[in-house]
Amino acid sequence: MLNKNQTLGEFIIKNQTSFKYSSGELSSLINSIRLAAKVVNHEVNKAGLVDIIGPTGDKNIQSEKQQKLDVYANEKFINTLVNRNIVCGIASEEEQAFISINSNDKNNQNKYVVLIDPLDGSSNIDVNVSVGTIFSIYRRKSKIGTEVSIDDFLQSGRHQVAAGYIIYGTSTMLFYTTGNGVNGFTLNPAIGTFYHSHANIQFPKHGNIYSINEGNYLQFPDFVKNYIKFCQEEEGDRPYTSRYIGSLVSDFHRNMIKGGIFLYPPTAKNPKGKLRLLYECNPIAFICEQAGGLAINGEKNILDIQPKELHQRIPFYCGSEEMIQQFQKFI
Ligand code: P6P
Repeated sequence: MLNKNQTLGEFIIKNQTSFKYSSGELSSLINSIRLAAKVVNHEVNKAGLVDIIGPTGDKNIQSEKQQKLDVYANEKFINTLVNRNIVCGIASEEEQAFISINSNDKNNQNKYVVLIDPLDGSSNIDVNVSVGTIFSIYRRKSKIGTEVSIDDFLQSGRHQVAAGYIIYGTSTMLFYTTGNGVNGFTLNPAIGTFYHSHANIQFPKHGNIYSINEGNYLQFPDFVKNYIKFCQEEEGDRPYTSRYIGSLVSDFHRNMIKGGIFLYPPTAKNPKGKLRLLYECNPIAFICEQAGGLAINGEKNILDIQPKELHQRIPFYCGSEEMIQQFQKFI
């Protein structure tokens, strides 16, 4: 039920009883992400004014040119989560290894780990195109009071207890799920409060948008080339419209609202796909499914993939249920 006067904080409290795990911690975890999102939003919005955009010259562990806002956002989310002493471990696109947060302290009863892409689509920052933060939350598998291990992070997407994204666009929005549907909140920057703007989002079962970087066309597997041709044929509700921003959160968000399909197939440069399973595909797939869409890697549902390593990349196809089902006929 949409109540546009309800803040994110009120929504979290009102709904924490429906969360099957210890609700208090998850609530403060979502609240700390909300705080970090506001801080990062402030910097992203003024990036054009101060010298905080533009590459640091460093390269992140993906050997991608690191934008200063990447580094800033990574620090903000990590510091906020550490300072509030809510989680026992963090994995980030910007960090080579996962971070243990005094997880072997017998007094540390924290049972959640967070995986995050602090600023996805950062190559768009210096051209003023929307970027986003993506987060994924699991309960630790290892015993409380022991050191977190890689296995706490290498859980299949089906085990996520919550996932969400923040999109820093014409307005800043936070969308998340704890397994009971997807809700969206829009920031009122004048007072720094997120208000409930989208209740129980439903991914349209069909759409006429396909999102893919056609610059890689010659490198795509034949089934993807054939599907693109299908989208472009004059028949029924086709040709579809091609829309590609090059920022996963923005492309996914548009498709979830309007209906559509997003495709990032294997390419010569990224033979296993470009997008990362743990902190991009799994959280987006959880949200996608909770909204009635589908997310696959070409062989199986994204959420059923057993991760093998922290920064693992996979092919990623997600969107409207009927469009994914149609696409699967080409595989
Ligand atoms: P390409 C941004 O760098 C990102 O990780 C995703 O946000 C986006 O969907 C994809 O890469 C864009 O990749 O190769 O089309 O520029």
